[in-house]
Amino acid sequence: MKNAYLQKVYNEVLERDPDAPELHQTIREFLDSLEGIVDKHPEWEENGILERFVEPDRVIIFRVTWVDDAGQVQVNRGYRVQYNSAIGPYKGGIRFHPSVNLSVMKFLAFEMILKNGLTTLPIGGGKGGSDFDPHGKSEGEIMRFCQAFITELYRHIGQFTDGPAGDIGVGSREIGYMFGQMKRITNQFDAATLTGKHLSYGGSLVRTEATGYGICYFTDEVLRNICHTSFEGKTVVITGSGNVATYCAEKAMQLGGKVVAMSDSNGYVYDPDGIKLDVIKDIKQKRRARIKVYADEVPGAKYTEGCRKIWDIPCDVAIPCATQNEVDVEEAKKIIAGGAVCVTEGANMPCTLEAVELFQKAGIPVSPAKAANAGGVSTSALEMSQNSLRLSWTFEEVDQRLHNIMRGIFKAAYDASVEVGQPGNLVVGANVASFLKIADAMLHQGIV
Ligand code: NDP
Ligand code: 2IT
Repeated sequence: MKNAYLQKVYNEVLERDPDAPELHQTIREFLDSLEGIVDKHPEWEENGILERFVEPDRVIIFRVTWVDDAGQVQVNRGYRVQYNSAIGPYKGGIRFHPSVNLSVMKFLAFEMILKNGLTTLPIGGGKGGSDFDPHGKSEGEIMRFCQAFITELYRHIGQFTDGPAGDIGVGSREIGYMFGQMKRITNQFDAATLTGKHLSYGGSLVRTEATGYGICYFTDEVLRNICHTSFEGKTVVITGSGNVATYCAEKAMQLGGKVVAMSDSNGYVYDPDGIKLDVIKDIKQKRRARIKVYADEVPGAKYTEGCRKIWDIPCDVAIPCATQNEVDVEEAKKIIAGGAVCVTEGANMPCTLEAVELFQKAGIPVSPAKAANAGGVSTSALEMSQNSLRLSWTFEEVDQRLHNIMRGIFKAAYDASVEVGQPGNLVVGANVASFLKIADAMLHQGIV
């Protein structure tokens, strides 16, 4: 890093958390984005703004004890990282996946601060989860785990403190079990604390679709304003087949794109005629089965074991929607060779720093996750608004608000990229636009 203050802050992060590669990656990208403006803001160093910004307010780590179907006692580790509340209560999802550790939790929570800063809604940054693996667990085991998890976490959250939602391995089923247990413990119907609830007890229309739809609304802005084209007739490859990937595929198709491949953690399916989304939904949502089944049931489709080769398939629009660092230099080279016109990060930090650099050198616009996938958390905040108002808006009303928010985020990131002299660099633009707002809020609130 050229700037001494940025380098000092980064060195402090490396010293304090030496074994946190994902955290280093997100903070590195963020600090690099400030190179062009940090000199214009001496008040940041005077007030220790960056030193405070990179260190979480608090981290909660707890034991989760539950009993499996065989009567065996099982122990997992639970986390909640409450990173920054300058512009609102901590807000961010809960992830259940065996790869969850403190570095992953911190990187996800850090991303949430800047993502939430872009939404224009009053939400700070946090994230939680557990190394619990939901694969192969029975319905009863999932329920008992969720109850055990929230029995510890409930005392640390609340609509004015911290509001969890879903992420990998956590959807409306798990949120429901957590909500029920929290209500039992507190004797309060505190609807606005957990978002992603089922519609029957305070969930918002469009929340299920919101992250994926928002990704396409954002990509549509990039295609129109930067690439001077549209989704119409574009070949799209999407990784994952969970909540984000499924509704991203749905909206991409509605906008005229042709989605030819999707994946899960075992492998991918290629359907040259275009993926049949009703089949994917049936396999992944209803049957909770593997994506491999798609190729058994749809003539002409082909299944390949292993995820990474999916990028051998040429596409115009590449949207990784599974997990962090799934696209590294190898995959990036294939995406470029396949003729992609733009890359959108659907998952959180799916591209390595080196992959993003390659795309940018090739002149391919990259939409960073914190901007492109902010539709999910935005709609979570709209769910909180409806809960506070004790009413619910129609699908059209929420979708319209979501669309406007995504357009606004594109404009904010694009305008900031122009202001720092890197027009079209949405990675830098998103970081700058969000941080200017959060730093301002921190300055107004004094040294705390
Ligand atoms: P889901 O659990 O619904 O789906 C995850 C999908 O990704 C599944 O198809 C899963 O495969 C696959 N996957 C998970 N881990 C890996 C891995 N290590 N390698 C390959 N494939 C993997 O999660 P979401 O769709 O909710 O989340 C996907 C991404 O989007 C995450 O990065 C999440 O943080 C991000 N995100 C989610 C939001 C939300 O509202 N849910 C909002 C914004 C971002 P399998 O079925 O085999 O497990
Ligand atoms: O990464 C994310 O933005 C989420 N998991 C959604 C968070 C939320 O509070 O809706």
